[in-house]
Amino acid sequence: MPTHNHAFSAIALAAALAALAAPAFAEVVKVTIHATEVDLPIDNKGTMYKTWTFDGKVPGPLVRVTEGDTVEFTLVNDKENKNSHSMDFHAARVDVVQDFGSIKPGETKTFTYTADYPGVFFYHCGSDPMIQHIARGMFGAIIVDPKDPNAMPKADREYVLVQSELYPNPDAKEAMMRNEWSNVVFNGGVFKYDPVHDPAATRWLQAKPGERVRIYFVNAGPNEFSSFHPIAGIWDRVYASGNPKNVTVGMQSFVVGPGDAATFDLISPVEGANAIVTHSLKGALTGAIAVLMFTSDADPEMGRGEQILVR
Ligand SMILES: [Cu+2]
Repeated sequence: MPTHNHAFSAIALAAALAALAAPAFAEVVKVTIHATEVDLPIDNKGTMYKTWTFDGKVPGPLVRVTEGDTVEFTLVNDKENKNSHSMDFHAARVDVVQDFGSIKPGETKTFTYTADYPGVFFYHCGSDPMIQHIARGMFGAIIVDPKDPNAMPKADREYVLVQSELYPNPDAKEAMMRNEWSNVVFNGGVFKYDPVHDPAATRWLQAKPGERVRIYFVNAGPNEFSSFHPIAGIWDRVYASGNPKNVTVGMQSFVVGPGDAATFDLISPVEGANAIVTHSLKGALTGAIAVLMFTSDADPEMGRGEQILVR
């Protein structure tokens, strides 16, 4: 038995040493996303809009990796499309021409990068005219979780909100250049999570009082800044770019510019609702309000798994 114990200790020691060499745990994460040009609803009534998308959704799929991972990314520009498209990950350090450059319909491109900085980052199509490719829906979020699981307090629930502007005519890029948007929205829909301002809304965010709710917030723009604020709440912590080292506490609002992102923690001591908005009020009152209900019987599936980015 003592011999067996020694053998076990040796294995435990080897494991401990391996844990110190963090890159041993880094993974290669393969991500494939299709650029698609499809019609999608932009409000709770189902009004359709000629969007350009990643994987047929606005925002595109949530990509999630861990700090130090290698992302092997493939963009497929579906052959049915009419336009060139591209991918620009704000979590990457690569060559702008080689890797972020456009590909034509029917073409595929792969590039690789290591996710060196933890946080939440914007991704978007950068093809010309970029303002139109973003305004029509080619954007999303990538979360790079910190390698150290204790770098931030553990979140009880997580949500992703991506702010963007809607322009009435998807073809009128001059109107986009003049910043003539009609609505500011979260996750591609007017009052998508706000049954107070839109009785047709069927979704809202949920949590229990006392839970730490973490919101990964991306501002896709293309033009408007966001003054991100929880009405009837206070951000317990805000992390600029989502990096655990960039922590500020007790914030009423925090400005996130177009193409930027941040992570926000919220804890409610009471039952009731907060309204998460851009406090730039023309944006809020045209669609950028998300209701977060705090109740003791909150749906246990909300803010977890597939319900982090609520479709
Ligand atoms: Cu595009």
